[in-house]
Amino acid sequence: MMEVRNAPPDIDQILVGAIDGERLTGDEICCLLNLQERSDFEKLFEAAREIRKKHFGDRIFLYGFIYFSTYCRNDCTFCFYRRSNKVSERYRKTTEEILDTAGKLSESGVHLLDLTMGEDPQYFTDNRFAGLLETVAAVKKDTGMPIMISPGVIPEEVLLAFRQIGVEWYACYQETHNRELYARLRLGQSYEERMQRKKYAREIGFLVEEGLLSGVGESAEDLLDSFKVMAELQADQLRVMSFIPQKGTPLENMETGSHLREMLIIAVMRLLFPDRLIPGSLDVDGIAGLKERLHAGANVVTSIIPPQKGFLGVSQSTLDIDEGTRTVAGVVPVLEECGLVPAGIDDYRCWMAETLMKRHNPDNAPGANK
Ligand code: SAM
Ligand code: MD0
Ligand code: SF4
Repeated sequence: MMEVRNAPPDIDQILVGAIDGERLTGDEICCLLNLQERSDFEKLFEAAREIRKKHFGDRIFLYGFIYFSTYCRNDCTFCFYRRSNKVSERYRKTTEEILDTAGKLSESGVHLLDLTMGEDPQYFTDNRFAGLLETVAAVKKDTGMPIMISPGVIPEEVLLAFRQIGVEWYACYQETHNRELYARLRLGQSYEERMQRKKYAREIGFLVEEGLLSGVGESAEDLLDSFKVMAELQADQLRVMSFIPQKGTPLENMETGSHLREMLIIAVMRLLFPDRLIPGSLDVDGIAGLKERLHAGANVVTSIIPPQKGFLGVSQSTLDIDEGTRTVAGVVPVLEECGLVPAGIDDYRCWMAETLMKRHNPDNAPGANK
């Protein structure tokens, strides 16, 4: 009997289809994730940039990052700030310090402030979130800026209270949607509860960010599953960051492979979720790594941190911060080299408003190709 085999997918054809708004099949997505030739990567990145241009023109959004508490009750194996790491720096910033930094960041021209913490036991014990809510409300009042919170899995009623004081975004990254891999990364944390909190956040009117780690042993099939979950969740912002091994943690000596994989994933996400926000983070390769992330189709620069203030990053806790290049002034020349410009704050507010409006029209669901 003759063996019947499907011809391997043709990459030019896949990319033309994606640009035309056709939905990619699982085989096509895996084919893109497994590309090996530099010339093929370039074709993929070019298609991703074309799709970005169609939806966002040459405008890029910029996010300020405020890691206000590095205490954490969790023990994620990939994270420098896991509770059992003796070598990580711990601090909890005061309201004044947070307000000062929030003010500096907004004056510098960012479009959003991302307020991030470890799951700091001080807030979680006896549900003492009231003080934090006041601080965040003060940031909102002082700066008038769009705000994202990245507090981990907080109780539903606290999340609702953040929404009620006008916080627009909830960021919470699953890292992977392979449950076995999740269990090795987020030790002792419920997969379901973490996913459920994002669904709840969306229901109460938050914009939601989901995120992946790359270089932690995930397969192309795992990524395919993640894209499905991200589409079901209808996440508004989707990120991937290469895993950076951290001193003093169980994965300190893990071989992680090239960060090029992150660029491939960024580009594939751009094809699958053409009108969503996809960050290129300065928290992985610093300012030197920004160009390649923009080149792959990212449209948000995240982890902008003011120098000399004693605030840290997450996976690159100090890289480029006190040098002052992890700033709007450091980012703009890189945008220019790529033929891009910072968006206006009104562009950002419009994007948020339109995205929330589209939710009521299923034809416009995120990931629905147009
Ligand atoms: N504690 C909250 C949480 O975990 O949801 C908020 C912190 S959030 C900014 C931490 C995120 O940074 C993780 O979800 C992970 O995606 C990323 N991250 C942490 N350590 C990392 C590392 N070593 N390499 C790359 N990304 C890392
Ligand atoms: C970043 N270091 O943007 C930040 C952080 C949390 N919402 C974001 C991982 O890369
Ligand atoms: Fe804590 Fe977040 Fe780090 Fe996990 S990733 S240890 S929850 S700060």
